[in-house]
Amino acid sequence: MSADGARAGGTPRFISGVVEGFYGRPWTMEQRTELFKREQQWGLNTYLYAPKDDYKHRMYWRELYSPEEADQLKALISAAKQHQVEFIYAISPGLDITFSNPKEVAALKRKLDQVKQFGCRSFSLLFDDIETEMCAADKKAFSSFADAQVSITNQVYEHLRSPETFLFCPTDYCAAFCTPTVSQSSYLQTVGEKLLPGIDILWTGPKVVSHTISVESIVEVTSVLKRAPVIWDNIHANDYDPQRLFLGPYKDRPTELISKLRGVLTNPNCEFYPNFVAIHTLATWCRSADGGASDLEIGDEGQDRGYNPHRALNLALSDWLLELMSAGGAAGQLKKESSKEESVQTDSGESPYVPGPGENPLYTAEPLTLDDLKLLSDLFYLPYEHGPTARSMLQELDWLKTHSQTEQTEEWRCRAQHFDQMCKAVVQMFNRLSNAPNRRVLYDLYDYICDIKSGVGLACAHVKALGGQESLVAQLMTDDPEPWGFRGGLSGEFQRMLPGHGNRDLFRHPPMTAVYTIRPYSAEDQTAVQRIFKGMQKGGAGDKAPMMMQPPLISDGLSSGEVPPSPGHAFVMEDDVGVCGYAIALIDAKPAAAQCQRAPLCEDYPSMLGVQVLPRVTDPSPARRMTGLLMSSLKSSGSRGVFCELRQSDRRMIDFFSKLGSFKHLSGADLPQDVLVMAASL
Ligand code: GDL
Repeated sequence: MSADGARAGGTPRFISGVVEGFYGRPWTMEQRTELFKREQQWGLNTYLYAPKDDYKHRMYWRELYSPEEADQLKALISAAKQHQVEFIYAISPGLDITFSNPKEVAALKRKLDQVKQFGCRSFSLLFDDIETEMCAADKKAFSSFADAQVSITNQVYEHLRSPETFLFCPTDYCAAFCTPTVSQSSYLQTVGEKLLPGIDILWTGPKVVSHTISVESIVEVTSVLKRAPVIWDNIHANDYDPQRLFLGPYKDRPTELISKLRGVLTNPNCEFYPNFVAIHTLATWCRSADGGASDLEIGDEGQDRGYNPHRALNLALSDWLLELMSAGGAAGQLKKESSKEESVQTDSGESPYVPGPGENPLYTAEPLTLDDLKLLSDLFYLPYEHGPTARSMLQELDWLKTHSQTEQTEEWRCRAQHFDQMCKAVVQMFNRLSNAPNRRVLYDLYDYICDIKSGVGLACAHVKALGGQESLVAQLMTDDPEPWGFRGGLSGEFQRMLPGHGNRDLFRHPPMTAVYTIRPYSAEDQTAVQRIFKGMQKGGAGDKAPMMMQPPLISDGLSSGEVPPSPGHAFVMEDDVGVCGYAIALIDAKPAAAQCQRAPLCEDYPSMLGVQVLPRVTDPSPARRMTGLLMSSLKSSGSRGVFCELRQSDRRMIDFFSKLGSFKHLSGADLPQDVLVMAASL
């Protein structure tokens, strides 16, 4: 495979590798070169240069590189070639570019021409994370933001004269950003129709950090984009939370995707060295096309041969252990220096220190084990999931807290002891890791392992306190604690002041693995909507008493199918069983209100909506998204506000609307008893 062989033999090869696309300190040239070596070794073929906080990539995108910078980039591009990795240079001009100004287009071309002179043959224009409002000059020149981006991208692409690869990152780069839906997004439609066919498009999946990426979701976006996307995968990205690091396997992306995608690039942790697992497991995944045998799994007789994240993780960790136990790179340099000192010492004739009888023995580090690394990975697993050991530690702590009484049972003492052992294992892992010869890797991990060691230490002390061994905790719970008693700083304090500690924890609120599709309502959905409505009337919300049809609501006619929803203002939600929820609206609720002999609400809320979701959908986020879509469709049709009526007995939906944040209670003398009205401005 050649580095220039992006389209070898006419069939485009599957783009696979790494995008350095995170916020924060960019990797060093040495680390990038190391990355190319690994990519080649593991069979990955691409590196996308896109460090958000590199001055000349984004903020000062117009500035040309200085001779010193040029030398560095040239060396990097040639190192990539040497390791048969395709180097793609990305630029992010979206912070301040005026699309309609020819001087701006010229500046962009000049910058990319310079990089082309360094030997780079593949390029990328990124428009992620930017303001979507165009300036006055651009509004005059282009009919939409998508048109502006497509115009400049096509010009640059043609100017570069058939670059080997050219990637475009849209501003709406995931389903969650599309309005109203992926297939109905006019932004994506324009991009799909007008972007030249040689240009590939980056996509992060359903969300910025996608929990899962389904084949169906890719089929949907492919049909709008008119080409298979390249996934920019943020599964291992940690630039949004300084306390998190991701050492779990590449996961929840079926390998059936491989034949449906143009490629996958992972945008991993900011810290270079801990990305061993992220990149190694992605490489294993890439080799396991469509459930077939992966190179690494040959010889795994008796096991299923497709990609298995658990197995992929073990393979990665076994290789990582070798790296951690080797004193290569920076650690090697340190060794050289110390060996110089040693030789000076040897010259001075001193022999190495040997402790005498009764003296302290020399410190010898216990070697790091594969189990230590498995534990480490479990503690820093994936964005939506803790690893099995971390989960069981949380479960045990939860049980010990709920079952602690003044008199401890035998079971409690036994489980407390087991919890203590698990905590000790974390401390031992910390000790062995901090003695590992490869200091470069250790230093990247250090803050995280210190943090988890203290966190686990506090939990362990708390269990001891519950068990009556208070003396041990006294030092931790004093009135005048050391600064580490105020863990998390100001940000931690803000979080703790918000309801439910401000954030959902993964232990009590694991995200749903179910995939929901939200799509526009069609006439054929009427029966399903009716069924959900009737089911909920019968007490399907899980309430003990069936919900009464009284008092009648204006939206009853809408949900029961007697009044059709306003065209374009109705959505349904499906899971793998079928339609499981709906959000439907009337843009003008007056006639329906009149039919129910109800006085119209105040002028500020002309529209009305009805939302219902089956109880099997325990995750509130898809219903929130569906309601959001409905509200934005009403807004784009010119409505100023929307209301909904709820029966006092419908606790579930009252709770749902209250938590949306945008709806407030309205009071009105004309309302029948037991009806609650909530309304939102649009
Ligand atoms: C993003 C940014 C990316 C960042 C990531 C995780 C894309 C296309 N852009 O939205 O630079 O690292 O989130 O925080 O993903």
